[in-house]
Amino acid sequence: MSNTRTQVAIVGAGPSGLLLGQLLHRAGIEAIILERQTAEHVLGRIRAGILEQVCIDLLDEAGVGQRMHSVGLVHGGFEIMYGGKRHRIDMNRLTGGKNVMVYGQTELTRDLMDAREEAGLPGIYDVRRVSVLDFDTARPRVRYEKDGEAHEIECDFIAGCDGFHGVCRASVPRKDISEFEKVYPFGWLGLLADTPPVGDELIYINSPRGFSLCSQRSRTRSRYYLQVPLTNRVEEWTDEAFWQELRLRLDDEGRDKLVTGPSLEKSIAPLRSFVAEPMRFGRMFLAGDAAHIVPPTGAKGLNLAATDVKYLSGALIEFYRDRSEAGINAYSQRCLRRIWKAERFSWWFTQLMHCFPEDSSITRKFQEAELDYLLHSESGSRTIAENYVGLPLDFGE
Ligand code: RFL
Ligand code: PHB
Repeated sequence: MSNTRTQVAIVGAGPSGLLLGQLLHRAGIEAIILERQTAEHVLGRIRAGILEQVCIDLLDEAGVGQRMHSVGLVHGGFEIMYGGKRHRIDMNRLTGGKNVMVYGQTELTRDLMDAREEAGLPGIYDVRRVSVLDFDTARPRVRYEKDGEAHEIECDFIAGCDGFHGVCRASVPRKDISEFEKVYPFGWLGLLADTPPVGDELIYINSPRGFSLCSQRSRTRSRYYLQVPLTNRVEEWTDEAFWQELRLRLDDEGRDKLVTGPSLEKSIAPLRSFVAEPMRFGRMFLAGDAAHIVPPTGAKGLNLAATDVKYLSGALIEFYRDRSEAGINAYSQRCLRRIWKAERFSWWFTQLMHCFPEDSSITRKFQEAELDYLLHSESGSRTIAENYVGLPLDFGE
């Protein structure tokens, strides 16, 4: 077995792990990043597409914001459609000038990977049998196998950035962790295509045939989603069937403008609300999807991961620079306060926009009345806008 020492061992090279590694590197703190998949596999996953201002600022702070600012699209509003009619949420006006950025998770991940390569600190990919040990002591360790050889890293801290199915949260004794979960009775079928988006802005559609979302990655690349039953398999959906169903959920203007084409990627994601409490276990921290999952309706998953990393990097920098444990001790509580508000918004927006299999006709009427109220009330629309652009970091302080 080969042995190495580092300050922070990071498990997982998704956006959370890579961003944490980059922020620590800029503060002169050593980290090793371990990833179960290959780099190509990580870059092949099509996930989030919307960044909040807090996330944009953090990427700038990490020194990786250049490409995002040059090719990302700034959006000051989005549309909500129900009863066949569209209503615009003017986020910019309703929030006093805030916007979001359309920039895909794949691009952001690539920027972070490139920055690590440039610093001569590439992550260790394609590792097997990762285990986290002794995190309740001052000398935690991480073991893994690479190309059939066993390795051990001795470190000061472990950052569990290994997503929902990772090993870090699963290694915590059950008595020390509480989990809260809701699984939704449908999934999102996503399709990526090199076709111009159907609208300038995103369109969230409440249709009696099920929810649909028209999103985008650039002016020439669209991302669309359809609510589908959990029993559907992606192989059952031809591109033609997808486009046909999307047309049925759109309005006349959308049907006219929709440009179809071959899919670059198609996948089904289940929808879940999940939070693990706390997010610190001695010298191991959880960040991002390892600790919480939101249904994608509010576009919050990646943005929440970024704020966890902001708090965690700040706490670790404070520890090494000032010998202070204040940030570390406050980490879990600070994150969870923000997480629960984003969880609530994502759950609420999901139940407002989707068809639930058990819905009675009266529930559908309540949904329509709520939308009618929110979209014609200044304060109702502002509530949606201020949650969508992301609450300020010091909200409620
Ligand atoms: P990630 O991106 O899941 O990265 C975790 C990484 O850890 C690796 N890993 C391990 N590595 C070493 N050892 C182990 N034992 C390991 N176990 C796992 C994994 O291979 C992976 O590379 O979590 P992170 O970094 O916290 O980032 C969070 C975001 O990825 C996530 O919140 C969003 O993508 C959520 N999400 C979406 N969010 C949105 O805002 N909008 C979306 O449209 C959207 N679509 C999605 C999504 C998440 C999905 N998942 C997780 C299934 C679509 C999907 C399919
Ligand atoms: C996406 O572009 O993938 C996307 C955008 C907004 C969402 C969810 C997904 O709410």
